[in-house]
Amino acid sequence: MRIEKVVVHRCALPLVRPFRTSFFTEYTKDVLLVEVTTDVGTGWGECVAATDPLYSHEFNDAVMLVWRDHLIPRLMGRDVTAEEVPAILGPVRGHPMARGALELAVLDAQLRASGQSFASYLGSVHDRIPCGVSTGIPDDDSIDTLVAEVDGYVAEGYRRVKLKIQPGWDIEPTRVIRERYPDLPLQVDANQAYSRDDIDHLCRLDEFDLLLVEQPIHEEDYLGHKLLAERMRTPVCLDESVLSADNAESLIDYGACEIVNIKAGRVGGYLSAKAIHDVALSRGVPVWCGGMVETGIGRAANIALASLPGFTVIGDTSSSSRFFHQDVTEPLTMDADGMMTVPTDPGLGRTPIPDALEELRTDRVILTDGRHD
Ligand code: SMG
Ligand code: MG
Repeated sequence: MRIEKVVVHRCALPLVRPFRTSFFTEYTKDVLLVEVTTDVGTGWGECVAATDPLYSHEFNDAVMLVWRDHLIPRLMGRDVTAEEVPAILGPVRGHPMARGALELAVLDAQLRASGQSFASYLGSVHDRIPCGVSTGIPDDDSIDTLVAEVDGYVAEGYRRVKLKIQPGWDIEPTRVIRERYPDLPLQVDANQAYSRDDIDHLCRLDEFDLLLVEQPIHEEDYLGHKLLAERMRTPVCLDESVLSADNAESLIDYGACEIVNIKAGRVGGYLSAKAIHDVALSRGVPVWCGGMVETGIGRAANIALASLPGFTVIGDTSSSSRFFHQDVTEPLTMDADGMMTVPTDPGLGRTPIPDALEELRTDRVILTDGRHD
């Protein structure tokens, strides 16, 4: 297929409640949706970078530049298959979120043209997947607020709850939720807020029978995670540290990682995500699908990924309504039994609703000729 035009739709989606993690509080989702026109039709991708470089070094304004000056010129006017995109973009170092979004849009175009769903293309083995939800640190630092939020998610049917933790907000909130819900599948995510010096403290979480502790220590501290994994009964899961299939294999074999959170955006796209899944499966290491507060475009792709056989741990695969009053696509919705149906229409099975896109859009840039309108 020949790549003819790339249009970026920057959108702002107000969140239903602020989403606070150990590194940031997000009030509005600022997202770059990318629309690629080819000679066989259009495809959509979503970039999981944010306004500021806080979860990772990537951020939206930098993504726009690297797309415009380095990545899109390599694709423009070329006859490509989606599978060739990683190698074509490969010489550009870093910028996995920027690369992954373009790959997704090209994949969507290719699959829509051939009539195949994204899930079937990736190797899906489930029609429906169980849903988990990520709970932020309450804006008012109140355990009552946390309890009310978790009560709401449990009542909606979520099958697993994740709590965000940081120093000063860890043992007590986890204890309260565990005592209230003794059988709830529960896990915690620190987004790198601790260090090797906190290993004794982190081991106190062992008493709560958690599914896993996610990225407790800095992303480059592999030894710290290995030392923690040797001491802690709760499995250590890595998120930010995992960047590619080779690096996932190294982290697993080194002993720094017992469970892998796979986020396609963080690892350069869904083809890389699938390769990480395959490596983990070959090692008997469970994986789960992470989330980056995606709109329906990225979320539809995540749900498809989460239906692969190695995804044996419940992911951050909540309904559109967890974060948004209004999504840009038809919403992805969890059923009352805590399951979500994997989209089966060709490609991602979701495209932006024109009126919603119009309403939520803050900028539209034709990146192949630099025009804003
Ligand atoms: O999409 O459900 C979601 C969010 C899940 O907690 C979530 N993601 O580190 O795993 C993580 C965080 C990163 C969010 S940064 C916007
Ligand atoms: Mg995480």
